[in-house]
Amino acid sequence: MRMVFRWYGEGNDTVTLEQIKQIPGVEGIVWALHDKPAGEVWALEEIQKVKEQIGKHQFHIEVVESVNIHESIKLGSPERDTYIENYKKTIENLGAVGVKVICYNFMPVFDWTRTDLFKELEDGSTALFYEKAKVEGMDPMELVEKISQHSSLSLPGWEPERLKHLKSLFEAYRDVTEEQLWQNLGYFLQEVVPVAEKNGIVMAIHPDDPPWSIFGLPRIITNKENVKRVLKLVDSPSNGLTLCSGSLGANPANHIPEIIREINREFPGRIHFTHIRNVRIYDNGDFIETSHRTQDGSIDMCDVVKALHEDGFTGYTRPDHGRHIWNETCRPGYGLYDRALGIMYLWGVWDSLERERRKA
Ligand code: DNO
Ligand code: MN
Repeated sequence: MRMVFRWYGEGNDTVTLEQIKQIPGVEGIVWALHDKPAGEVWALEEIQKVKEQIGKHQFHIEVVESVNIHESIKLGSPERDTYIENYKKTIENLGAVGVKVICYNFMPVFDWTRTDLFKELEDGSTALFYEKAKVEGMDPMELVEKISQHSSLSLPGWEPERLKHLKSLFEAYRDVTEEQLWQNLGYFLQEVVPVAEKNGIVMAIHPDDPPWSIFGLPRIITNKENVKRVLKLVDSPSNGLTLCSGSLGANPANHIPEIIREINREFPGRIHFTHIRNVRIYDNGDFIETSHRTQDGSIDMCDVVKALHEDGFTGYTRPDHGRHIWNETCRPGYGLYDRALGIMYLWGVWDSLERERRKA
């Protein structure tokens, strides 16, 4: 397991590389050109600049999250070929500086969606919260307004440019069924996976968050069967998975350790990257992000790590969202303290499993 940490870039993150350096066992930074609108080519010079910045702190830049997919690719509209060509160019440029994994998602319009970014937990900390009934009864425009009031920082997948076009986007998706979305994903992967292979890169799709349809938009990366279906679309190690325990795990029907074991059995070597975090699920379908500890949420985090360890997981791992603790002011879900605590929990479980393995 190779530990990495997501960082939003100089001037765009409250956390510094110096701070990340002091978290035990972190070897690389998960990065992106966050200002780039989806669909534009990431120029080599821009990429190199980030590499230099990060390299000064002896971190690698092998994992990128995310190179966002232009909506035309998800919609299957005629302009998609232009944007797929741009994507290929970006893959080549990333390969040229030593990037190994591209994490991406295939959710129409929105990336992760929550109703409250700072919901208070019993201990006074705050965390990202999803109230199911509220989303079901909410006009998407209302949600957009809420998000922009709450956060002065931009959220991934919520670039102001795209938000402006929200209405027409919704209209465009009206006729896109889940099956069509599958076809469009297949079309995209058939085009980009060979280019990734040639450039020493693996694509790692991130599950939908939450893993069900919202606002009537189709969502397909939602459960074990569908994850397997993605891996079958193109049979190549470069068509792989980001296993995010918290995203898939928001649906109690998704048993994360079982999913890991089954994927490893049926599709060995296809989990390239893991996001490990815990969520507490309520009976009414609401969920809140908790500390990483097994006892604090609904996911058996020890067994998640064990399932990875059993298979000798050598891919990349990062803690995903954390709570906001000790009065930290930060990007929602992406503070320093709770993610660092999460890392120490993951190492604790991993190291003790390692010790047992060596004894055996
Ligand atoms: C939530 C986060 C996501 C992720 C993107 C990847 O679990 O990890 O926002 O970064 O969906 O494209
Ligand atoms: Mn995730």
